[in-house]
Amino acid sequence: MSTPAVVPGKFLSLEGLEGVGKTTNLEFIQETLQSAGVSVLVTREPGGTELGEALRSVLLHSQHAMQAETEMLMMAASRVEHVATVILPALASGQWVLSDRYLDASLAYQGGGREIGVQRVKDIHTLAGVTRMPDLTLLLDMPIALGRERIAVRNATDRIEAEADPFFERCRSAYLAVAKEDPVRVKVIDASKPLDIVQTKIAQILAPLLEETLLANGRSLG
Ligand code: Z5A
Repeated sequence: MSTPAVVPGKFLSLEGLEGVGKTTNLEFIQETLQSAGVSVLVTREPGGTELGEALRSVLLHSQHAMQAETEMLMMAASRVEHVATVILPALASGQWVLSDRYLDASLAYQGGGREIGVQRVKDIHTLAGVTRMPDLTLLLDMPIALGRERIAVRNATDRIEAEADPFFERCRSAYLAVAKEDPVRVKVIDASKPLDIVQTKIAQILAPLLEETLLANGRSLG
């Protein structure tokens, strides 16, 4: 008797500026998937591997000055490791992958915020062999001032969080431009709304993808 073919998992990413609710909603998505019987690997960028976490600590907490291109290449280096050793193997084994940020973050922060240019950042990733894009990206979007308000209680500020508003305005514009260019993959969610409304929207967006996978595995959402 032949063993049934493994249905590859889906790759989801969560994006947005600081304080939009990525961490909060990551937990909600993980619970939604798990209660539907989907095995999900939750990960993050920069990071997700031992080397990636070491790069994260330099990227976010180093006291050394850094060229914009150095920052971009280190983000990409972390991603190369993450894709090759964590994301692709998990997807191939049938697991879903839920990543707190991915390549779109480099397009927004380094391409837009640091003004390297979105196309140059894409080109570097192509050169490095990072071609797998998420099946679905949820972009939590809201005005920068509201994000700052929501995280005002925290006192630690990392190297990138310490940037001024015009930097984050450029990041936000680049995120929205990416979403406009790829509306099938990138769904923009108004993150300024109360959490229950945000999560109802997320659940609606996830439902067809979940149904598709469960059907492929001979099950249904019920
Ligand atoms: N970066 C980059 O430059 N290039 C890259 O390629 C990558 C990353 C991959 C990583 O930070 C930094 O690296 C980031 C981009 C850069 N720098 N910045 N800025 P991170 O992703 O680890 O952390 P962050 O973006 O700064 O996330 P955060 O500040 O932790 O925010 P969050 O996770 O989106 O928010 P939260 O903690 O879920 O929510 C914040 C608060 O709001 C919390 O109290 C919640 O209870 C509350 N909340 C959440 N949703 C709601 C709603 N709907 N209503 C009311 N209150 C809410």
